[in-house]
Amino acid sequence: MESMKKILVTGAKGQIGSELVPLLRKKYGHENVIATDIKDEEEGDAPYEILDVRDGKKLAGVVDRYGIDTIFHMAAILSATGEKNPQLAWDVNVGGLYNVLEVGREKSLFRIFIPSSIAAFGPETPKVNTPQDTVLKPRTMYGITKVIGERLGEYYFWKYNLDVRGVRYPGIISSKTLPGGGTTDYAVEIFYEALRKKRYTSFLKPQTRLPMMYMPDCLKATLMLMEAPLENLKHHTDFNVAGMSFSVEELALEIKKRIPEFEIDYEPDYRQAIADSWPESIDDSAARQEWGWSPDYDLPSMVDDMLEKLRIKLGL
Ligand code: VAH
Repeated sequence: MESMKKILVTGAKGQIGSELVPLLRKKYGHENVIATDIKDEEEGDAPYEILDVRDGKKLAGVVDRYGIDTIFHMAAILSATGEKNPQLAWDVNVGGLYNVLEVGREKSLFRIFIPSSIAAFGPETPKVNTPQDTVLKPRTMYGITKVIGERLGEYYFWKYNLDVRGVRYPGIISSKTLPGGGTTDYAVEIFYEALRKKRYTSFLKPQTRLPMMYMPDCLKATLMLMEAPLENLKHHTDFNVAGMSFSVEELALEIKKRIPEFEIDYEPDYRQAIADSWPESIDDSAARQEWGWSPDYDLPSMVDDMLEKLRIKLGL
């Protein structure tokens, strides 16, 4: 197989999956992208299957039924929910990962995308301009499952010649689907609250600076990597990618410039410790050199686009 012809997306109803599926369908054909999720929400006439990635047999059956050659494995329990239920995070993130890789091996699939995250880094990792190859000692179960994903994906690449790829997503900001259970979710919630109530209470401290990316850049990076020639790649499952970095107060100020009556206050919770263990900014030179990565959005342009899209979505 020389290209993606029949694509399966897990976690298709999630924050990234819900925008990745329409993009893939536009590019590869409506009938050639099978969306799956645990939610029983029909997709009109588009191919959709209810699938819990912990069910390896069901996964293999869907792959056989549709003649899948490529998997975008987007199903995951994110950092905050993962700290509330580490065993569930392990079951879904590692159990699901293993099932996807095993199906890829057994059926010699063309290519598999398994997202990692900046959560793979920990407090011992250099915080500023975090290198591509560095210390990975995450303090969250979510981060541990991401490191396992990177390492196991690399193992399947070298041991079984399975073309597994992944990027370390920063916090993703988008307007279509609310994220669920992430530490960076504040950067999405704040826009809804600013428009609806002109105020927001942040669960992170004002100076908490994190690497972030706007959804169009997230989708661009995902497809660029998956369409890159294999011979150009020195890394496979763990590419650093950066969009922008900002603190909570910097984002709030940018919103206040556009909504002058907007006010923010701060009530840090358990997610502060998670954010404190992550980097502030990322060195993505490997992605730039190996597959031509570069982001399109910065903080001002992202804020403008988010407010414009949410005003339409919320009828404001
Ligand atoms: C989370 N949005 O907050 C995810 C992401 C880097 C953060 O992995 O858990």
